[in-house]
Amino acid sequence: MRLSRFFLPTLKEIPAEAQIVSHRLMLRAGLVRQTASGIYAWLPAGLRVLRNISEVVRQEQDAIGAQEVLMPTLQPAELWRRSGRYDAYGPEMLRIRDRHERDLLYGPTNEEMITDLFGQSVKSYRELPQVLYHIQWKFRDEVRPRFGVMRGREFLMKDAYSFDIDHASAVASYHRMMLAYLRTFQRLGVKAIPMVADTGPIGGELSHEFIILAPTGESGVFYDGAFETHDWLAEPVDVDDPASLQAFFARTTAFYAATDEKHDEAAWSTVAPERRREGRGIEVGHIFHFGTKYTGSMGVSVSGPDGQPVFPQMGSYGIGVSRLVGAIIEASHDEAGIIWPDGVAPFPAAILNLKPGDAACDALCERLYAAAPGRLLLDDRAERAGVKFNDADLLGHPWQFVVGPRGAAAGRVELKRRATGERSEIDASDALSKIAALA
Ligand code: 5CA
Repeated sequence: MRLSRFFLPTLKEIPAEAQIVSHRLMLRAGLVRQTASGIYAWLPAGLRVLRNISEVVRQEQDAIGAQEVLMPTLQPAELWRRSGRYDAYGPEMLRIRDRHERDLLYGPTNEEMITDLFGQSVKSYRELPQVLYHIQWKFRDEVRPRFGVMRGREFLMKDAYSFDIDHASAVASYHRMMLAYLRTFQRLGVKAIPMVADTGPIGGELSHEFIILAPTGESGVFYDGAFETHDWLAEPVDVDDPASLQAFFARTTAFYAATDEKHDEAAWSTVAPERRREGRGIEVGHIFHFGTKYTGSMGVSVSGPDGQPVFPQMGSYGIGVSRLVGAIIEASHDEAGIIWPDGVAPFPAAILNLKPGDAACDALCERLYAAAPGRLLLDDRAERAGVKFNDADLLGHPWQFVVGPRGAAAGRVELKRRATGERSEIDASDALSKIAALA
């Protein structure tokens, strides 16, 4: 993408309504714009980030055998009357009436709809387990939407739902999902820690929140430093073996981790002092096992091995995909702007042409750009070098290829790593191989 043609409305002024750094940076870097309280339009650079995050989430869901569907945003009230949640959900639910006076709602979550879809088609225990998920917009009429996309009214969620024939199998589904979550967050370049949680309006007996560490987070957290270095991608877990999953879950939950609401001083005091960490965090995921709460209340059963009807055991598993964009920025920025983890950034790298119109600069930039057409951002604007440096740092591209007239004449490029500020001068041919490896 050529920056001269890219719809990237950056702001110089810091918007007054934005109280936290991620909200300020998302507005300044032209990622989103608010269209109504707690409702945002995603502009091209922001949408690229949202898509990159969704793709990692999708790959890790698929890797544990979850299957993607797409349920609508609008749901008939009737489904929620069957579970008893239509009245219980309260004013957070946006209720809508169509021209035929039928009650609809904009889904805040999808337990009822997926249970109904499941019940229409699955009749036998032989078809279990099933795990279905979608990535879809939700609406919750929060009293006080704030912090930009972090607590919006309309937000993008990945929500998955598992159906199992018995408790043991449902617990294995829960463990599998916990592994998928830890892998997902690690691939997104953030440290997320699972913490025992309350189940709230979703209900259930077993629940964990996943908290990203960020100094500006809403909750206080206490955790074992072992989480900071653990490599979840290297966990030796056989996801088809419940015993292996159980062992992974036991290892993971053996480390102390709690939000301030659940903090237990006695248990905390058993953590080695040099490993005790206190910080702040943001909830980016939440998983629940709630047994037969919805299958039971909605009368959805399958025939069991002995021919008798059985209410399948369920769990639901959410990731705040749009919240993650803000949370990643909270966890990864400096005074100059965003520092995107690799794989999340709108572009893996930017090429900065410091002197458009200079024949050597233009020729070298075009060569680099053509090595990964459309994948990198080429700053070809007729702007001063300082403006380009500032915008590249604000946008947070993991790598910057800086092409100035003197270097270009000698076939040299300066390569900057955004996260460390490290710079090195490399040959154009090395820049080309680096771009090939990135794109
Ligand atoms: N049905 C369950 C799991 S599928 C559920 O709805 N869980 S939840 O309420 O915890 O939401 C899942 C995730 O959505 C949260 O962990 C959070 O990351 C995100 N989320 C919840 N409310 C908002 C909001 N108002 N704005 C942005 N993200 C939100």
